Amino acid sequence: MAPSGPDLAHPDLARPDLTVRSASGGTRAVERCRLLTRPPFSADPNGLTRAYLTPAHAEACRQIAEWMAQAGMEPRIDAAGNLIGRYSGASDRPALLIGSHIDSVRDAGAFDGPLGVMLGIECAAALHLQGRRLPFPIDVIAFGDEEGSRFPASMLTSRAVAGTLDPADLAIADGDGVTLAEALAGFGRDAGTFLSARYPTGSAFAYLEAHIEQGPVLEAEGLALGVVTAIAGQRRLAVTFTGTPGHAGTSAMTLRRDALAAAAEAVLAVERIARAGPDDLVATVGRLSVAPGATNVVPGRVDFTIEGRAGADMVRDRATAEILAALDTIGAARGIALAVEETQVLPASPCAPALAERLADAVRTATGAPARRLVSGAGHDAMVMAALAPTAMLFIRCTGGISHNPAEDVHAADVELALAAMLHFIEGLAAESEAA
Ligand code: HGY
Ligand code: MN
Ligand code: MN
Repeated sequence: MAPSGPDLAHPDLARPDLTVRSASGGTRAVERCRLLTRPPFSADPNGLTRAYLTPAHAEACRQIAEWMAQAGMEPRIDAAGNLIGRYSGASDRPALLIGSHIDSVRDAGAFDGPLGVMLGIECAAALHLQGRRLPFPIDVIAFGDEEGSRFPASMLTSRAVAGTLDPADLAIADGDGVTLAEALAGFGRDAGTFLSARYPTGSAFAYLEAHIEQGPVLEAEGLALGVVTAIAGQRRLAVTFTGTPGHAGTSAMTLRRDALAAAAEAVLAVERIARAGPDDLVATVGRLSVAPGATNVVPGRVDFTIEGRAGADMVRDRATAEILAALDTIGAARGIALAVEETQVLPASPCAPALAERLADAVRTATGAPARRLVSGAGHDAMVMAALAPTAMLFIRCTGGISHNPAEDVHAADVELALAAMLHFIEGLAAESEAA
């Protein structure tokens, strides 16, 4: 990709007009999310994979920036590779931030992340259509990295905006050995200025994120929208078992130091410990690699990840301690070396009660139904942005609760209700600001 990164000033006019001409904002938001699942906005011609600082990410920034400009916003790419569209206000008071992420997991669904960005743009578009300027600016932020699908760290770019990153956090490389600094250079950004993406303290008065629930509760209860009360905390571990590779035909079973057998026992221990805890405690082994990986060789080394989550940090930490003890016991019993590195700790993050109450009112006004409150088991940029400003999260029903899966889907009618609720929420904040 051109070293200049996404050129937002000179949109690629040769590209077919990708503006989706939907009558209403919610439907247009859904159609735009679907549009962004295909090349050049995905690295995969057969599905959606869009990792941070890749050509697909740059193309998505270009396209979304065009949609932002059509909504009366001024788009820019910050030092961390986030796309930020400002809908300026009648004054330069602290801004309302509306955001979510535009990176994806591998073979992802269309709505996890982008729907929150598209809805933020639709809020600005609705105000723009009325020629309205609020007492405060609105910044819609399309975070470049939330999933951590490229580098061994997630929510890198919301942490940059929130100012919670250390320079040491930037010394990372992806699975191909490309460093963050090299990837940023390819995106037209300098790793040396990455931390300047930080919003100054007090520059934002609230952060709102709309996101699919990624779970079954709203659909099971026949509700279109929900209000998030808290986001579960996470801890992520990188684990290595090192045994002795050996000939599969001549290594006696009693003498083996089989790293994969140890890892298999560990995976079941993780499941057992999580199942024994409270309902909101979950733990997952999501990635595992075996070396040397030959049919006729006893595995000598296994690397795998463990991540644990719970609504309360104490529950998460107790389960993590039990898992670590189990790993030690398994390694000692099998004579296999164990190495564990903690790669991520994200504290549980409560949403701001006053904003949640305001959002619940907006949901009731928009839907005429009760505002269901729920804890989010999935992580979101909102849990990081809470360090910068009070946060509110709006959940949107998703079909079958399916997510991180191409089958991820929403009802356009629910997204219309989400847009209406967000506009009610914003109008309430504006009225309060004007009255102050
Ligand atoms: O992993 C998560 O909870 C989020 O989808 N990044
Ligand atoms: Mn996700
Ligand atoms: Mn997400």
